[in-house]
Amino acid sequence: MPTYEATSTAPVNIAVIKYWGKRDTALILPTNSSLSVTLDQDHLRSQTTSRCDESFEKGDRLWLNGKEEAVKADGRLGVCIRELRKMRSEVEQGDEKLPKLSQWPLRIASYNNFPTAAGLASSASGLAALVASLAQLYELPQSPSLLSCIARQGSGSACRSLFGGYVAWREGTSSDGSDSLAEEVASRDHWPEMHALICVVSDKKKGTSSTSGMQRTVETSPLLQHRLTLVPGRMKEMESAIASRDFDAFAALTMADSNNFHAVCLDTSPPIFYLNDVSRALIGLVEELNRASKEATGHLIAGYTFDAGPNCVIYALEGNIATVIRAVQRYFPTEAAFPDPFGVLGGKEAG
Ligand code: 2P0
Repeated sequence: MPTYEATSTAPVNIAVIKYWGKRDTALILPTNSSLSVTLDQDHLRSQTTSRCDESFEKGDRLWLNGKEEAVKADGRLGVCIRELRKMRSEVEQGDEKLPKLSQWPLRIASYNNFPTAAGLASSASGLAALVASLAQLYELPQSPSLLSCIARQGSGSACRSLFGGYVAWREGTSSDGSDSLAEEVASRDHWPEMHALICVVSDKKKGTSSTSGMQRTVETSPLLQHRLTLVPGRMKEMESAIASRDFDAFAALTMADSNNFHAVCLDTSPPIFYLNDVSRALIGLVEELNRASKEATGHLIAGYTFDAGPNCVIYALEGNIATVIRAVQRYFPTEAAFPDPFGVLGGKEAG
């Protein structure tokens, strides 16, 4: 008997134009398009192995970092599995000789190669790796963009992690969500000098989950309506900044959109505070580095962005990243937790 098993990985993505708000909470359809940069696989990624077998006891089971999680049929995971099974079943109907994998129970194991305690979003890479691994197991013919429609129903931001490089999630206009999908706007190789420095400000679990926080924003924030008029223009500007490798425009838009997103959080009732004093001090540092750089060279050196938590991601180009790391290390000294590829930290490596 052959073994039916497949392993896939998916990296973390960090949005530079943020997704915040759903127009349909069941299908996970967003109130605006978003754009992200997918990080390299070798640093932060999820890996998922899926196996199906006729002899397994009935019911699907899943382990996350070695701990079993319930798979509820109508939960987000259950919906992703159901949709992928449906696609497999269509393939089986077209070819009598194929094994009926769609009818067999599944066993799924998923791991993150970064500490879950690092306070970094793992739902995007986790759900994307799950969808990729089941698509591989079931030998599905669907394109990554069509599969991203399934990952989206697991967690909105997960649809962007099915691609490397620079990725747009188009909000779409249809009510069934068939055109709310992700697509690559540029490959990693298009702008390989881009680096992301992740500054872990806190490894505690966030107080307000993204899912509940964004709905509270949709229901209560008048400022969100203004944000929704800004984003379409920003998407276009960001895509052209990436196309022309214009770091000044990329960094300025990234910082503006992060600040606008956190302003909208503050405008929510009751207000949502994701940034803390250290986050704000990091904003101050990058703003000061940029002011000095602008004076000396006429260009920006870095762009910060914050998701639904206090941790900071700083984008900078290869030629400047060492300067940025040194500055962060000088004002926020800490022992390096990850490898130091630029050899600028001078501290002990624990990675
Ligand atoms: C983003 N975030 O674009 C934004 C910026 C957080 C801040 O996508 O409810 O975990 O599962 O669709 O995808 C976090 O939201 O929320 C997120 P659900 P998700 O990356």
